[in-house]
Amino acid sequence: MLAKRIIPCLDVRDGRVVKGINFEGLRDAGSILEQARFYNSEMADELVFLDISASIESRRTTLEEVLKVSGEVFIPLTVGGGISSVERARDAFLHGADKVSVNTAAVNEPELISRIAERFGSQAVVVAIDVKKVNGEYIVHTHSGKMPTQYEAVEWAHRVQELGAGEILLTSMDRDGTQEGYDNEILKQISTSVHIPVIASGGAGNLEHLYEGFTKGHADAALAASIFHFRTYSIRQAKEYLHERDIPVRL
Ligand code: 0VR
Repeated sequence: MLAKRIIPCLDVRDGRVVKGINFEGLRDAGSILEQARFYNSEMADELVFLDISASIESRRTTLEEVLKVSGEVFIPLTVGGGISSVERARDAFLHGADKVSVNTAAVNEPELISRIAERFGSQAVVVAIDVKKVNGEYIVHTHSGKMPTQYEAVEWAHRVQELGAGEILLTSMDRDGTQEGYDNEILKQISTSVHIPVIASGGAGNLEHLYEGFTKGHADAALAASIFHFRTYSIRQAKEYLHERDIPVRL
């Protein structure tokens, strides 16, 4: 069985790591470079940079940070936030990204997924799906969680797979930053119905939550921000905990 991946996520804005709850109340969570160096030394399997601002200037700053980081951090980097064209994706790759994550632009123009996959390979395309439970249904949201779409989450997951996505980053907006655990209900529905890897995101609060993301949610990877940025747990502690419970991880 493929090793399960532990992925810290740097939500970045204006050159700093930030962290909120339910996508709100963003507070400073350190320097991008320092956090990236730390996670690289800590045996994280991958790193996600998510530029959550709207501004062009912030995106330029983030790419400059990615370039700095990619010069000294050698775990796969995924860059998301404002990737709205093949050119923007190419820009991210030229600055050192190994994968790009698309969300809003993919909903607005689904063929963008195929174009980036055709140009750079499906393995370089992560489609971020931000979901919120609305009247009992998991609805896909865009624009940093502000805009509901016409898509139900499982339907959209199937669609992005058909369009050539290499993996899905599934974030529960209801759980983001709450430390109440992943939303394993939607995670399982999607993980067991697509054949591409699914990364659990949103809500990890302790090591058992990571374990449940793999066992109840059937995720291929666990992304977390709060518990790692504020040093509640180390990556090594997370991996040892999972290894002791027979979850295959790279130690
Ligand atoms: P934790 O729940 O702290 O582990 O957060 C994991 C994940 O939800 C966040 O790293 C990130 O994906 C949340 N996303 C966005 C956002 C946060 C604030 C504003 C916008 C967005 O657009 O994804």
